[in-house]
Amino acid sequence: MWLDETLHLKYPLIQGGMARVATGAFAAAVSNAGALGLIGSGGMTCDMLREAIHEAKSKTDRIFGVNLMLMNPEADAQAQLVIDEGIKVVTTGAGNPGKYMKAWKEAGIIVMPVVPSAALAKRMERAGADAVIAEGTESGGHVGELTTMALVPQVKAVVSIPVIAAGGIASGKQALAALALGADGFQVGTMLLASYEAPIHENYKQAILKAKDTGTVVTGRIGGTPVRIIKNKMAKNYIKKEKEGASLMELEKFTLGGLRRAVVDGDVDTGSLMAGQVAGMVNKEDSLEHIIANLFDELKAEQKRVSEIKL
Ligand code: TUI
Repeated sequence: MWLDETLHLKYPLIQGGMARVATGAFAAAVSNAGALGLIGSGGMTCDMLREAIHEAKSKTDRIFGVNLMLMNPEADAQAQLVIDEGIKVVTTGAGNPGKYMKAWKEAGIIVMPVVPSAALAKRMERAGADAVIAEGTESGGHVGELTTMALVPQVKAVVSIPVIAAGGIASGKQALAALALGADGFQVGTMLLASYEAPIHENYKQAILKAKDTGTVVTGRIGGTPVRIIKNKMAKNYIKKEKEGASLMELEKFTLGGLRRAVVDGDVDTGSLMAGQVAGMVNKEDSLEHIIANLFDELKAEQKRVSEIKL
């Protein structure tokens, strides 16, 4: 497929840019397992991102990338940092990276913005993106409105660059469905949280392993920052306050530092446990290498099963 052929990967798979989870060591481990590892800049200062890049370089000889979270107050400096550090692949999230595209392309960087709509996908193609990542609302963290099922074919219809499918993928069946929708590669996040290598608190990991299909909810839809997290006390209070018309300032009291409380402190009551809807099917801890290899074994078996269906 386009993704593995262009980046010389064993698998056509990108790791989601999970803020506070996707450290330099984690990105390197994903790349070492044969996919494209990404350092997630969400929650990082420019200095932290530089250190994470150096750590990844020290831990893998394979290609890895950086996911720039565009709501980060240091996004402008980080956009320059990836050029200075010779990063080869950049994905972006939570905004429009248009103003950085020219400099990135001049530096020879492969750029893949995450898009929640066909309109933004078209704009990104015109701005010079090499591919777009069409991410459905099944995903964890900051999400758009459309499902992967509705989004991927509609993006595919309006661009001629490759389209990577994201959101709702954690099995061979779902990867095959993404291929049927027109995807040229996959991005996954939640299923990688169940790896031994994921640097998250044990309580967060257990919450993912125990979650059911209806175990996640989107907070912040009204305020304009929709974030999918595992249902907990914080999520329930947030949504109650949001419905009562609480101000953004008041709501921020719940979320500020929430991701750090989840990932570092393992506070499953007041932490922001970002996870996608597939958390319900992630039931077993395993190595990154097994999780990723197993996904593609399943995909091949499912492709065979579906090809034998008589229509
Ligand atoms: O970015 C993500 N997922 C994230 S970022 C993150 S860190 C965070 N923490 C607290 C609050 C908010 C974020 C956690 N998860 N996914 C990619 C993504 N990008 N999803 C949706 C979008 C998006 C939304 C609007 C991309 C572009 C966009 O454009 C708006 C515009 O300006 O046109």
